[in-house]
Amino acid sequence: MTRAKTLGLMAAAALAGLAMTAASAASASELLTNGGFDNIGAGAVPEGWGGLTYYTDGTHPGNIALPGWTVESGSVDLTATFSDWGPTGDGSPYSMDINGWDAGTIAQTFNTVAGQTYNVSYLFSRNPANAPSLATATVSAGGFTQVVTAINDGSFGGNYSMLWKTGGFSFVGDGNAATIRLAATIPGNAGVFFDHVSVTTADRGGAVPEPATWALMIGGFGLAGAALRRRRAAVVA
Ligand SMILES: [Ca+2]
Ligand SMILES: [Ca+2]
Repeated sequence: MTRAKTLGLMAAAALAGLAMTAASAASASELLTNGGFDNIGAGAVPEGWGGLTYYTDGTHPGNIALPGWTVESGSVDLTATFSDWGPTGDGSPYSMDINGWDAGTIAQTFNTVAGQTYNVSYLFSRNPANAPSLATATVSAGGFTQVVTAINDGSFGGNYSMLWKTGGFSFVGDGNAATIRLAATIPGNAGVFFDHVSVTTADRGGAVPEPATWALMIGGFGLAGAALRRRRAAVVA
């Protein structure tokens, strides 16, 4: 495949992603709980460093779990706009570093209908404090795994000035419960940040991107330009 054709397909994928975002916003079919990580758990308060860490035993210090999600391995951090890590991806108070004190994995299960298409979308950024370049993680659901890559090339912001990109894919339900899983694939306490993680059902009357199209977005490079332009436009606005 030529580079020009690849870029063309990436642009198509970017447009599909933007259209899907608009459709999702108009839909009430969100299937995830706390996909924006803004529910930190009743009674939880940020720690001295400006965020909260959640562990595999289901606890934050103070025995408070991360609502909606199971921490399957390692630990994850939530950080807030009032901490050194910001802005968040969607303007909401909190976002999540999939590398807490170490590489973390979180998961959430939801029911599917056989033959129904499900759209997975999320915002991601590199932890601008001290994540390595490349910082990598995976998002998987419905038998599909997407590699998320955040490179330290300036497009993710400088120290404590995060820039966000959009990723996503779709899969077809089989009638059984499905699990969405976010996993760090680098060691250490700084990695890929996530926010606004969403699973919605597709509009059957509209065009649904094929998994092969979404695969072109692996790493988020396909949407990098569009997301950056939108972010800059939003800042200007
Ligand atoms: Ca959020
Ligand atoms: Ca961390």
